[in-house]
Amino acid sequence: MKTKRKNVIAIILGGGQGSRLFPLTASRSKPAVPIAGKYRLVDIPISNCMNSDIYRMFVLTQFNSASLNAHIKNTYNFSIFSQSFVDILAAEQTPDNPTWFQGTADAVRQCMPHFLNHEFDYALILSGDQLYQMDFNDMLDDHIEAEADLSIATLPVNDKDAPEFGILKTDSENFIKSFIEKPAKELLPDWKSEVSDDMKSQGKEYLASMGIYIFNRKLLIELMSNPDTKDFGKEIIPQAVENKKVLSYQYEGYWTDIGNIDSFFEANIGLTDDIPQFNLFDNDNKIYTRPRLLSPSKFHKIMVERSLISEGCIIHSKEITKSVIGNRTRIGADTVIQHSYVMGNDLYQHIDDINEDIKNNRPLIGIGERCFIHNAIVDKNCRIGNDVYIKGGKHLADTTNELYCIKEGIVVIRKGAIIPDGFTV
Ligand code: ADQ
Ligand code: ADP
Repeated sequence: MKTKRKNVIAIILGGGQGSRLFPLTASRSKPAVPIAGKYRLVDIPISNCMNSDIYRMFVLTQFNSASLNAHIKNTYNFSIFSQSFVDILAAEQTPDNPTWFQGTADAVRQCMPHFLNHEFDYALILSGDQLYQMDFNDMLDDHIEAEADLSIATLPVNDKDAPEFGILKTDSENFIKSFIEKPAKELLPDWKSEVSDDMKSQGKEYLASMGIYIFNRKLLIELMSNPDTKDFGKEIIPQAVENKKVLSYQYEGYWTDIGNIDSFFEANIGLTDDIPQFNLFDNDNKIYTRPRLLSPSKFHKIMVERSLISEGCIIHSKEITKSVIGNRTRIGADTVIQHSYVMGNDLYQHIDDINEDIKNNRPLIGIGERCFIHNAIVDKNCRIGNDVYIKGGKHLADTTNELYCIKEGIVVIRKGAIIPDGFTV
């Protein structure tokens, strides 16, 4: 049994404007984006905290959506006898309002009064758009033992990925001596580190910040008192490295950023691998989410290969291969779904609504008959008619319209889109 972490608060950075995940963030905040069929993005950092016995969490978001509130309220309602909570702290509603969060550090600064209402010795700052399972206790233990002021979780990366991250160098005791945010490719040769033979053989010779930080309370207050610093990666961390004890906590497990459509899609499809790198089937590291109390999924004659099918689905289709199918998905006969993420629906249609839709020639909620869907994300509550052909791939140029967007060959059918019979992408 691990000791309870009563002296830690977690601050989850729920996202800026969410433009990299557009159109999934067109009408919801980033933490509420559905992942893996039945979860929301915010469930990942919250579950990591709970699995590490950290039960006091704040989620910072630029805008507060009904679905985020409903999800948090209905999922993480702890016993009144505990000190546990998940609080959503949202910035003001409009981008031109001066109090709109200007960056990650600015978001934390604006919420400091809320944090300081609570007793804590350490603030654990997390990104809201990463997929990983980490026990933060190990990082906290190292932080405390090394008497660090600030610790940063780090991970070896290759030269292709290095320009996407904060890159750092350490001394022999793992204290960080220099840090550069997203270095240009030409600068990389100066930033190589000593890494394990295993990492070296994979070409991962640069130590990247995972954007996971532990601050001592005193240092957080000190650094947040300067209103000119807006961002952790660009300002706070490079400055702290110069005159504070900043420890690198090196991690070598699975971790991936899911901040854009491409990486979000790959992370979801990756869950269908024979042995996925992210393990949803783990007794000790559960991923928590809202229980919907849905019925088991019902399948008619169908071939399913390496796919995740969530609860409450009604599936007649011919084939589902390497796909993730979300709650309450309805798929018609003879449809083929390959390498796709179908998010599912919020509600079932009543028989009267179905008859009304049929009378008006309107596709029903779900996916119709004889469709072919490949390399696509179908957002929630879409109505896809019969004989619809959607084949994503690198042959398609990026585009955005009212029904769908294409990003890096992935076709994203927008939430609630009505796709008529015979439509082709
Ligand atoms: P990035 O991920 O590029 O780099 P950033 O865009 O600042 O940094 O986002 C960090 C997290 O904060 C993300 O989860 C994002 O959604 C969220 N966020 C951004 N702006 C926000 C705002 N205004 N309010 C609330 N949340 C916000 C960072 C570090 C790098 C490090 C990578 C690792 O700066 O050094 O290598 O993370 O992914
Ligand atoms: P998401 O962010 O996942 O796309 P929403 O913001 O649309 O979701 O909200 C989802 C929640 O709203 C669901 O829990 C569902 O119960 C409820 N909901 C969505 N559509 C309807 C509707 N037409 N009538 C009643 N409740 C709805």
